[in-house]
Amino acid sequence: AISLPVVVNTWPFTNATIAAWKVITSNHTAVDAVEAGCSECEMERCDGSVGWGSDPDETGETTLDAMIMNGITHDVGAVGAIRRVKTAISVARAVMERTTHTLLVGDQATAFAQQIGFQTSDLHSNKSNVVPDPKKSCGPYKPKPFPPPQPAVGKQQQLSEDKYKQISSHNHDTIVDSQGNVAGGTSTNGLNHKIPGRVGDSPIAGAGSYVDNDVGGAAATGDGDVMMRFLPSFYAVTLMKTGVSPSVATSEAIKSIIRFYPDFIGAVVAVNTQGQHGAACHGIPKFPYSIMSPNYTSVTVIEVPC
Ligand code: SD4
Repeated sequence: AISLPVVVNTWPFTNATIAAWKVITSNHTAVDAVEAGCSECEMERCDGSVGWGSDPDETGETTLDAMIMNGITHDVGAVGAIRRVKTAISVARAVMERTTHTLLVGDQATAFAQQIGFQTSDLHSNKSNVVPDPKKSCGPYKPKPFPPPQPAVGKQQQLSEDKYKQISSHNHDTIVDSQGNVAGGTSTNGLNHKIPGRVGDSPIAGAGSYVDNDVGGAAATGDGDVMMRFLPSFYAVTLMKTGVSPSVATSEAIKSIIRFYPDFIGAVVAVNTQGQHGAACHGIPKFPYSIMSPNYTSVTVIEVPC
């Protein structure tokens, strides 16, 4: 049975899902709902992986990545490594609706936000001020010899326990809404102790999220440095366009990554315009996502095994 609208959101960030649901069921657009859901996570700093004060770069500064996509127009707006602005998803929406551009980055994204009236503030917290233990972080970065040594044929990535912790402890918030019209979005503070300037998959259309109004939408979470090499959200939506179910489409998107990166950690969630949904994951025991639709009496967390 067709059950629209539907809100699907990575991880058990149920308040964000409810926030998006309230908006989509009160005569607002899917884009409004995505913004509301991501904003909720930015404010409550879901799991420390969204919003200010967590997962700083090596210098201790938290920067934010976000994007929003409108399935009706195919417009996208995004910010990468925006500094000193807490409401990254709203700035991403302003990039989409108030410029002809798609992605603004760093200090210049901040300047754009200020110009149109966004407040700036310090994104440090007691948590982000803690100086990283070099043994437990990827930094400090030391320049690599150039040209880099050639990898052995068939190289396998060695995933240290620390690297696992780094990735698995950072989630982000991603939402796909569907009311016949589809919108998607992401908001995250990215990878902990990243090299300053690092931008993840989240603000990249087709990587962090992707929607097609005739098909549905998808969103990804996990090791963005790897994911953005595969555009898993675009791939999942493209597969769904050929009639593949959301579960199979997301599973194929994950498979395309682990073929090259067997130790990859991440997940993709997808929903089609019939309201069917599914997810696939790798590198963690299971992946929870939350959903609201007329088929569920309240926000529901679904766990898929990886
Ligand atoms: C990133 N994909 O910046 C994001 C963060 C994330 O689970 O989703 N972590 O790589």
